[in-house]
Amino acid sequence: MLRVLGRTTSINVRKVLWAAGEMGLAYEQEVWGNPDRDPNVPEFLALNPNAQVPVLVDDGFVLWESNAIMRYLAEKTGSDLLPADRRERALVDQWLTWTVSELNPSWGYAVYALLRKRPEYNDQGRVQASIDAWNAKMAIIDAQLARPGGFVTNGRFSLADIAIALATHRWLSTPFDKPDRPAVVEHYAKMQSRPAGKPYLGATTP
Ligand SMILES: N[C@@H](CCC(=O)N[C@@H](CS)C(=O)NCC(=O)O)C(=O)O
Repeated sequence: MLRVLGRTTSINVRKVLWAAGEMGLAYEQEVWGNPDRDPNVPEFLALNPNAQVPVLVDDGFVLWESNAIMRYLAEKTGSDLLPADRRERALVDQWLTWTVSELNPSWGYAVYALLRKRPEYNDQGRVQASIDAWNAKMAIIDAQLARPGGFVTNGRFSLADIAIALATHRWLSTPFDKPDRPAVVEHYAKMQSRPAGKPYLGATTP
């Protein structure tokens, strides 16, 4: 039986749980991650020295990094959420990589200040700079989703849609005035209508 270590409230754990659901995979979930269960203990650090969730354990094989885990599960099941065609697959990879390297860094300060409400994140100039950078990335997503097909890439649902929808969820959940992004909102509603995705697009703690 697959083991998924991580709390469901985590955006990165949600990626894995949603993907596993789409693939019809059975798994056992162990709740790790603050505030539920501190991963800074030897037992967990032996699996992931970053003390972060999610971690996947598959018959003794240990894997961390949410996007790598999603890809592994798609490979394991032969799921077309990671397309077989080389170019289609490269485009899914492109968007998954972009979320980590370009999108996620933009939201950091704003999320700590406005969603997690950490008092030390009180530099209003930095909050606004983070919001501006984040909105600029969401404009890129909006333009992509406005293209024919209505999915992140290849005109059909893939792992990239899971990552982007969860990023949209975070954007919508963080309280600040947002510009209209109609294609983002339409895509989000479409993702909420997927039985495997719906449970992960509701209330979350960061
Ligand atoms: N790049 C990693 C990031 C993992 C990450 O940031 N996990 C957060 C939760 S979203 C975490 O473990 N935080 C510490 C905790 O929950 O105790 C991935 O995509 O898996």
